[in-house]
Amino acid sequence: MQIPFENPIYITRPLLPDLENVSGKLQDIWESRQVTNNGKQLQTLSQRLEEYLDVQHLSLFNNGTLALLLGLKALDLKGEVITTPFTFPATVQALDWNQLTPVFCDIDPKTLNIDADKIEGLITENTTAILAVHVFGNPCDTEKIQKTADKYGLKVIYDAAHAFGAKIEGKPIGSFGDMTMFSFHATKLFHTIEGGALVFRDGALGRKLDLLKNFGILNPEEVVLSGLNAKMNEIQAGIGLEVLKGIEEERKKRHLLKKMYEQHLRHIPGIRIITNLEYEQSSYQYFVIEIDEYQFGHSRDWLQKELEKFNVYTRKYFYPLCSEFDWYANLESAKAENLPVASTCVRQVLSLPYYGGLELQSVIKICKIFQELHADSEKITQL
Ligand code: T4K
Repeated sequence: MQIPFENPIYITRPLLPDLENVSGKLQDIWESRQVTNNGKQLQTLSQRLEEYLDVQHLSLFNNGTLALLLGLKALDLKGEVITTPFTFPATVQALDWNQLTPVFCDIDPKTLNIDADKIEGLITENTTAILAVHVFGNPCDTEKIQKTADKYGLKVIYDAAHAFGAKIEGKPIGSFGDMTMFSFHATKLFHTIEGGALVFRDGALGRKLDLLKNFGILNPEEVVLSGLNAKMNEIQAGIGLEVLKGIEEERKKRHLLKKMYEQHLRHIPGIRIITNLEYEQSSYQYFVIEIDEYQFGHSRDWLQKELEKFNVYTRKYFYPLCSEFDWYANLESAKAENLPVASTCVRQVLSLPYYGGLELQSVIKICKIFQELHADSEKITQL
């Protein structure tokens, strides 16, 4: 019988660079006296990330939500945007703040991404774009999505908040669609504490994005559009440069943890591992499973509560579905009967603790707890 962990095991812990290096970085910034507004750290990070992500045009923001919100604004979209209900609230809130109406499309039961086969049926004369999410870092069916978009002249935007560094058959994840957003929040593999970026196909958008994230100020005497303050500051960028140095090591550790989870969970009935798609390069952002209540013997919610008794804190990303938000109650596409797959998956998905600092032994112990909880359910069935 497993005993609880002495200290809480969270779903993630930020990758923190060496404090001495951070102090050195802060010293540089202090000496420069340029602490925000397009300083040296920001320019260097921008360049490094273009190289790392293998993209041509990248713009940094103070968080992923504002990056997406202003990215949609820069594309000058109107009307309806087809999107997924199975995502973090930020995805659809970026639409709301642009007065765009989300049209919810059901998801693919295997990847939990938008079901590319169901998009076409939702297109109306008001549709202007598809906003898809690479959920948990697993790439969408970019080929099919692009084909549909091209047929109807729609823009394609990807929320790649979870997909930093992922590749599809060798192609960088940021190279698909018209625009891709990355989140650099502390809970992400690569982070700047808070932060985000947009990468985009049309280089001309760069100028517009620069204006949008800086109050629309063209020069000290001209304000040419209604923008916001969404700039990344020098401390965020400087820390990002230090975090970037540790990314490959972190990926290796997460790879081992992933293998360990897979090895020990694979044979437990009722558990399906979502983070199991074989790509050239995974983002290693989350380790996610789906629990079939009948085969496993217990529901996802029961399991989550039991794990807490062992000091293990999982997350029900993404619960509830965005289509269930009160303010979408009048949308036809938000009705549960139109989203059968998403409505089922949202009750089954659980993100498990996953970060480089997690001990392999802790993963083995978590898996043993799973085995014991499943075995208990079998005993109950036999009684
Ligand atoms: N699109 C998608 C698909 C997204 O998932 C997100 C964000 C966005 C867009 C928006 O991007 P940003 O605007 O955030 O850049 C977290 C993150 O705040 C959020 O960035 C992320 N997705 C989401 C999936 O997760 P919470 O509310 O679950 O975070 P929180 O504070 O409960 O943290 C989770 C665990 O991580 C804690 O239990 C402990 C650990 N933790 C967290 C922080 C912040 C630490 O150990 N240290 C820390 O500093 O949202």
